[in-house]
Amino acid sequence: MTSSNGYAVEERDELSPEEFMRSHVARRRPVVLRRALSRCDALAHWTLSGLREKAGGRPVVLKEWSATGIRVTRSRLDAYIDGLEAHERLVAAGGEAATPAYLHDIPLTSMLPGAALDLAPFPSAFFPRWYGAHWTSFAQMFLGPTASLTPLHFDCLLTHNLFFQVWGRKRFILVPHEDLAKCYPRDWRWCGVDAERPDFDRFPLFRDARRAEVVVEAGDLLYMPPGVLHHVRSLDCSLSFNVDWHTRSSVARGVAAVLRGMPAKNVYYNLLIALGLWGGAPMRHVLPYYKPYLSYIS
Ligand SMILES: O=C(O)CCC(=O)C(=O)O
Repeated sequence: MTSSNGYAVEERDELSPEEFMRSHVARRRPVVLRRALSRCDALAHWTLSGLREKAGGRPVVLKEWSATGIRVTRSRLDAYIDGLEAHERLVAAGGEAATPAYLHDIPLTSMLPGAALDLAPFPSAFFPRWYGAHWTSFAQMFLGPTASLTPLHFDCLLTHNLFFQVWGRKRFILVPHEDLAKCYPRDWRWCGVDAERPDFDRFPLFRDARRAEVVVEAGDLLYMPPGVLHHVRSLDCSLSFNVDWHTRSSVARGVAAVLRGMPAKNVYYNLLIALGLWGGAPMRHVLPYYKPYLSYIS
């Protein structure tokens, strides 16, 4: 892990859910927990051939970023995996080819309805009690080739983010939310500056943005507090998923963010979670209305 201007990601080999809540969630400090998933069957079962076998026929949404925005295409998981394998073989043999699109941010349980079983030893106490055994319903999957990129942004509902790296490596560049203005924000959550190769002539304020860099590997867990900006580069062909979730205080800030430009649709989804966390509405009543958010491209 590297850091600049005093911003850093703490690195731990062990962390209880209680300490996680007290030292990181409550104090909004990022942390990487190495090998947190090592006892989960997901690591052995969710290989490319395992995914093909379990979910090959399922439809997938693929994304590519360009200067004009996000381009979305659709495919089937088995066809996408075939393309990924061919691409990785070519690159390993020293060939050159355009990087395939990124299977990015689709509901994990739409691919793997039995995901909870393969993740079972991971304690649900890492989430507020309201989420209970349903935390996997909030998980979003990312499968992509070496060099896939998600440019600098923050999570659209201002949620906490637990990011699970299943296999392959990814390099994260994190910037605290307080330094957002130095990242040239646009469209609510995206940024103009390229955090990997910043052009300081065009984006001079970014020089003073605090940054931390961390590489996650198979089985690692990365916690990003609400609003933390992240730029994510896959160093290998890689499978990950994240869970965006709220506490009572983060959802209150998420609703109040209407005053600083959060889109109305996002505020609606935050209000739904607030009904659960503040109003005591049971998960089974909230989830059906929240589900469309998990396939929402913004
Ligand atoms: O893994 C990626 O490429 C992006 C992850 C991300 O942006 C997130 O977890 O919010």
